[in-house]
Amino acid sequence: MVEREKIIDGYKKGIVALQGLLAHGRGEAFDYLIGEKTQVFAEVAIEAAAALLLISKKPVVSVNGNTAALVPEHLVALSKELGAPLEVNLFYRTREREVAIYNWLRKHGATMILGVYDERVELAGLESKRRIVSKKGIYVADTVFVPLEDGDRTEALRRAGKNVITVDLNPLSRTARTANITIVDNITRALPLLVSKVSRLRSLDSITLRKIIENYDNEKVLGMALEFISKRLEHLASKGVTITF
Ligand code: PTJ
Repeated sequence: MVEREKIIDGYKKGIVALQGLLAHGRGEAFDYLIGEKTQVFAEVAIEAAAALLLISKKPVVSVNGNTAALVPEHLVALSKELGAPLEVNLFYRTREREVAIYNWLRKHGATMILGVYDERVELAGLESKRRIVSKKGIYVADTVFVPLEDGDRTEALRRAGKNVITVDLNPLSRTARTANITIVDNITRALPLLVSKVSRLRSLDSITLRKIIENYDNEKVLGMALEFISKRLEHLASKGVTITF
């Protein structure tokens, strides 16, 4: 099933929020600008993300409607590879969607799912419903993997002293600019690559993993993504497409 159909199917199943359809459209536009391929700036970020997840003591994989609809099997694979829980954490939270996503993840083999039936607490400094997090999950996590995230919560997670890894096709978004590591790529390509990277880096010692993280520069990586996009626009313009700003 192609991505758009997965999102629409997810909406019909009560997994994706109506606003998730808009978010997907925004993502498609940026995906076109990065050539619909995993570029080197994403590969570098994926390696750093794998290293950070491996040295973290309590990593958590946050799941929203769009990621659940697009890549359920890879979310489950990442959770198993890391021995880390999935946590259902929704921006447009309703009990029906939480339960639908929980059942959907179970159907795809998930065994550790927080945020639906366990105890929840509030994360300080947040207005949205995403402030409600699992007491055993995001609340105590040292690193949170939050693909397709909104800027407010990324900032709140950083303020709470957590490492934030995101996947966002828009290198200009507040989330992209606030996270410690931003993978500018489509979640459908990035997640399987991240799972296999975690599996390959697992044999490295913690000193080597820390070196990978120390050498990583998120600002530089976002700059590479923006440069790629502007070159692509120049290329398109040179082929006769008129672009006005
Ligand atoms: O399921 P919920 O209630 O938690 O809501 C989820 C959405 C995604 C609707 C909500 O978090 C939201 O509105 O997010 P934003 O603020 O639209 O941000 C989503 C970001 O993800 C945007 O910058 C999009 O460009 C980007 N994006 C969309 N689709 C993809 C993507 N990035 C990577 N891969 C995609 N497939």
